[in-house]
Amino acid sequence: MPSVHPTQTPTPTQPSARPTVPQLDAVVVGAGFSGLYQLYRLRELGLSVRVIEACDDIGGTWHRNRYPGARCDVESASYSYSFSPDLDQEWEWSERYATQPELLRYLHHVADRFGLRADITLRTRVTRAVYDEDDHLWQIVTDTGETLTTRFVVLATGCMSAVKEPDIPGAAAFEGRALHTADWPHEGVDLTGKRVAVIGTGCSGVQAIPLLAEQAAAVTVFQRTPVYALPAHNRPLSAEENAELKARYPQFRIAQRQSRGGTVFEPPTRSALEADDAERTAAYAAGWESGLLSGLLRTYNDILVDAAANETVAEFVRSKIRTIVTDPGTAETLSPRGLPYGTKRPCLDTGYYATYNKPHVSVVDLSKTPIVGITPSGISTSERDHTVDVIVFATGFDAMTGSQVAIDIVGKGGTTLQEKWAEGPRNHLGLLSSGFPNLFTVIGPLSPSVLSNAVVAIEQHVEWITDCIAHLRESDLTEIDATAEAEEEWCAHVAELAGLTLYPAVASWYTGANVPGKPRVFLAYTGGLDRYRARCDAAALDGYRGFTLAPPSDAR
Ligand code: NA7
Repeated sequence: MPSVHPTQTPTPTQPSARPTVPQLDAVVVGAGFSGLYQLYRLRELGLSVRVIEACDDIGGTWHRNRYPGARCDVESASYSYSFSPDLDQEWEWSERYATQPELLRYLHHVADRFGLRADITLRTRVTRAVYDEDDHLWQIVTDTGETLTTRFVVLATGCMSAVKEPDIPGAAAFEGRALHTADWPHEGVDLTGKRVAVIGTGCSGVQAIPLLAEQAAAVTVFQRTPVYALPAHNRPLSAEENAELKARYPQFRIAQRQSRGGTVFEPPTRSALEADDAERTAAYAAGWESGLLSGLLRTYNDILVDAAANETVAEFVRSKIRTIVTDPGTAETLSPRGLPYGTKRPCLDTGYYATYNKPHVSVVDLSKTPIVGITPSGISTSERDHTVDVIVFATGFDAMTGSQVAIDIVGKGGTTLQEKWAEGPRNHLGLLSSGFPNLFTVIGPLSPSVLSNAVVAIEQHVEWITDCIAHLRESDLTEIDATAEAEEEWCAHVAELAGLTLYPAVASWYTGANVPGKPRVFLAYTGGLDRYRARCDAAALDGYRGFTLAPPSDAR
């Protein structure tokens, strides 16, 4: 089992009652895109760092989500690290949208190329973290029985890693095979001749259903809410395209960092309501054909803020569904109604709607005939029993906060993060939650996170955190905490900006509504990565405004 490198990181021992010198400078939780880059940057500072990863290998999201059809819906060239020009030049993407195996190969290449594996401990879950207020240290406890002390903790646990368990009565009683898209068996699954049920039509379901239908004898999709899905127009990248990409990478990476959402385009300036029908239809047709996730959102500036403007694009997508799906009843079932376009994450698909034209594929409209329960032989709705061999749960995640509150984190005064976040996450700039000093989060709640290209947001966070830690060390300071006032102001600002959009009124994982009992709070910063970056940089330049910085106890 790969473990900590003895020459770079001290071997952990059982801590004494009050360790004042930490065994490690930093513990990073998670070895996906965030954790790998955080490790790279903190090691560059000369810190002793250990990454702790629950899975049996690195890769995070791209290690776990192995369902058929899993691929990124941001173009490969954009959804990749920018920190190393050499890496950009040596890596060749084979497709416009990389598949899960290719993304995982990329992350393995990065780990090997930068010698990261030596400081990563696999198959180990951080279960508890307790802050020592006197010595400014975190004590980290793992499920392998280890206890470590560290000055800094970085939660690189991902926005979509806490799998939402099926909240359907009888799920445990099913005698066939139950699979979750986010925990797909590494060896693959042969569905030849099987009757397969799919529950969930988010991005995972939309990507998986066409490929499941290629194998299975019958596919029945249990749809609670229809989605808006755009054609990906995925294709192989030619040698010429790769060469051209490499030539423009230097400028492209700068533009990405300056962009609103981590992808480069000219933001629209006109309202959809200023355009006439013909102009709008032409703009939407171009957006539809672009093969870009944000293709339709790039057309007009009020799609996410004005219900009437939004309805014009929603109706455009419904018209497309009607042209692709031959049975009018099925087309209508697949058509979102009363759901503003983009307020649930749109999907990029390859043949999703056309799959329903196949005779062995059908959709059950759960808004009309809800699931009553899962039985040993299949799924019962209010209308009838569906006997199946396999149930694929594409039911999503406890997004944004689930992976953090799953750890028993105890901050100042014995307060736990679960207690503090009982009414929703609270932090300053999405980076530090007041009362939990030295505990940073990468693309966590109340940051641009899921509303931007994740890799660009990750790099911004990791670089800010690294600079912050470097500053503390240079200044002989051992603690940074968010002030309660700054946190209050940030949470109010995030809520106020979200309130200007159509997002908060919709029950989605953006608002926590997909998890029973989870507080309804809009979980991401809607102001854009560019403005967010500027706020973070300004705070740092202004002596870490909104944060308190403290020296060690013997200097106080
Ligand atoms: P999502 O987007 O959360 O989709 C989950 C789907 O599962 C969605 O259609 C849900 O319907 C459905 N669902 C969840 N629970 C149930 C129950 N109990 N019964 C019926 N249907 C249910 O998760 P994905 O994995 O597809 O995508 C997550 C993100 O990962 C994606 O947006 C990308 O950013 C990558 P609902 O809409 O709640 O009515």
